[in-house]
Amino acid sequence: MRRLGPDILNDYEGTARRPAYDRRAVAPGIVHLGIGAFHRAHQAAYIDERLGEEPDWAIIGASLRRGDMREALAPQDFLYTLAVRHGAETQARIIGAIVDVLHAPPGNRPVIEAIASPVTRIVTLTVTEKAYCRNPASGDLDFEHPEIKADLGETDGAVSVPGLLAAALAERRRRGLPAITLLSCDNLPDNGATLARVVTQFAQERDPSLARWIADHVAFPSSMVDRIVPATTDADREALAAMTGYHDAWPVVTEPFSQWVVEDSFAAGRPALELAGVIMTGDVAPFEAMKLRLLNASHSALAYLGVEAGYETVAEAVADPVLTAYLEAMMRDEIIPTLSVPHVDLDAYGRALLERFANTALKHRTMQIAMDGSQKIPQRLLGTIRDRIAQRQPCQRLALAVAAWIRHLSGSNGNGDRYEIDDPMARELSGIAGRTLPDVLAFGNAILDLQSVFGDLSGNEDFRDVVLAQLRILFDDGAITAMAATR
Ligand code: CS2
Repeated sequence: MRRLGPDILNDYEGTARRPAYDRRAVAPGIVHLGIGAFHRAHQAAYIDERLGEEPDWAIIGASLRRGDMREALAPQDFLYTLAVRHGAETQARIIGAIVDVLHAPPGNRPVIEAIASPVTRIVTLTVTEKAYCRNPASGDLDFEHPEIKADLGETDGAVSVPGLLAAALAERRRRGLPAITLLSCDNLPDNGATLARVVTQFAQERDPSLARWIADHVAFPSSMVDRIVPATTDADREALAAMTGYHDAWPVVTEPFSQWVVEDSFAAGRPALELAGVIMTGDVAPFEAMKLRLLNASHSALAYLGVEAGYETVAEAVADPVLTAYLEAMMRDEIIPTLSVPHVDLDAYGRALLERFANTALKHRTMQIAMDGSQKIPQRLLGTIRDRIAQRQPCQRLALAVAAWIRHLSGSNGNGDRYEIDDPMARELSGIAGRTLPDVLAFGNAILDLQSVFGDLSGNEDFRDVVLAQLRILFDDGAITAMAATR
């Protein structure tokens, strides 16, 4: 079987859609940090739509951690297949928007060079929550983070994302290059300001004049991104090869739904993303709150409760009517009352989410969503809980979701299956479990004491009581009983 590559584009007659532009005519204008499946199913697909009209916005991707993406895509000249799946239907499209993938740890020099190139006008990021190296509760750069310490200990340290960006921006300043835009596409509230904060705090520590240069020369728009993109499996690779007639070492599988809402404040131009279906706006915050509090909160809740109940995938979990009723009630009664998004019917948005979760063609593993909880829980659940408590309104279902995360940290589920905790705080979290369990109350209290996750809520007795009550039920009676009992 032929391998996907430029020659296939010339004479391919199979079912996958080819790029509608001459790929030899495109040139890079964007550097993307964190070139995983999500970026390739989302931002790269939007850019791909624009390259016919605007060929100088192609993407140079960078993997800071792993070399496997470069290895898979380089022999294909960075072409890959995007497969959109719903039920039994699959539509495949070849994406040509990525023209290189860099991987050069530990110094990441080629990535710094790419960002400090005069042709680069935008840097986009999908590096996940933990790569911002921030204290999840306060949002400030964590100066105790080992990578931040290492980067600050060297003149040009660039292991961490804030360190790398500061080094690249210092290089742009040295070269006298014009302004640039850093566009965060991670699931964080106010992600533009969040990125600005960690990069500027890093720069301030290294060289205050760099921090001032950044304030004058770098735009940090916020953006809300949404598309469910499970990790690609070997079964996906095989099914797509059979369908398209060529071998792609790393295709991406996703759902039909896709949304990108971007704050329209760029420092050095941008592609006409609105012509590719992107919502350009002055204020992303309401969309971001809607997505984090409804989609991502439900995802985390169903991941922890789903793992606890023994469900392997999201679609399996939402096929359980008890779990779906719990999610529906949590959205309707506890989350939607805290939100206000102009021109959006939030009840319809919530219903659509459950349909998206029920897509059986996506094997989205509950364990995949369960990872990095310490970095996700604050913006997905705790902000809503704060609002509910301030309004003296009940938040039992949200509290059950938090309790389910804590239960998860015990390292085994209700069936006795054991698993590793995948989280940047794993050592501390598992240490607490080891020290306190089987004393459930001591365990719950010790986790709730973690200020870096819970912030002010650590000291809130009402919050503690409701979470500990749910935790007790989870340990005694399991996830299904706990969900059925919430009111
Ligand atoms: C998920 C997200 O893994 C997770 O934590 O909640 O990746 C989710 O699939 C996306 O945000 C959907 O847009």
